[in-house]
Amino acid sequence: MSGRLIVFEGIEGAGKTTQIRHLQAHLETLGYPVLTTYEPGGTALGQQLRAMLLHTTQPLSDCTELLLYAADRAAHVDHVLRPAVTQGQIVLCDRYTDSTLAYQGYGRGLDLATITSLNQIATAGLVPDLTLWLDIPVDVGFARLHSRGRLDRVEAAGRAFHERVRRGYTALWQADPSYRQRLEGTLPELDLAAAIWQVVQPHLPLPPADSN
Ligand code: T5A
Repeated sequence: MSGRLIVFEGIEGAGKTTQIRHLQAHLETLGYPVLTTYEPGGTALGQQLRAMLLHTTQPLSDCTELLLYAADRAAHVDHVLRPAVTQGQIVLCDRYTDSTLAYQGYGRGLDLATITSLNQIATAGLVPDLTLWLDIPVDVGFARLHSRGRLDRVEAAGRAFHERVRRGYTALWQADPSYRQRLEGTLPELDLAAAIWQVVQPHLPLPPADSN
């Protein structure tokens, strides 16, 4: 069975982690081999990069931030994503290349063509089979995060930044909807899980023969 790379994207608090858990459980019930992972931090090296990116108290320029995300992705692709897809796993990845375009490109204002080139270097051509963009208003995301009571460095960047990021996701989806799917992230959790399943199902290989 050939694997799949399914990516979840969206602003902070969009519900990616929650929906990845629902989809993982459903896929495993059907007998699919599933790997869940995330960026930044999906490798041992990536964990160190994640700590720097999200929690450093040192000055971090936009360019340094961009390159650290790219380094995290290169390691993730080499050691986790490509091997898992090659082995036939359904990989559910929390954030990937569109995050860098949305956050560092539209959010920070770095050059989109440069980021696209860097994404190509970091991924060596591993593109998602499907990218699910869970779209929520920034106010909703902030309310969810505040009720959770924790803001990291990027979350603390402010409302205007996150509005630009959301506009970035909109622009990316409008520019190439062939593998990107927008989902209404404000739906109740289980309704959204059902909507995601409707989108994902046609992209899956046949379930393993010995599954129920
Ligand atoms: N970043 C990352 C970049 O800037 N560039 C890059 O290239 C990459 C890869 C990662 C940060 O790094 C940045 C983006 C991020 O700022 P992170 O800690 O991994 O940081 O943060 P997120 O990926 O944003 O994870 P979050 O946990 O903040 O958001 P999720 O996973 O989208 O949301 P989730 O599922 O944890 O839910 C948040 C809350 O909402 C509730 C949940 O119970 C939870 O309390 N919720 C719902 N409530 C109502 N209705 C629903 N449908 C709900 N779904 C979830």
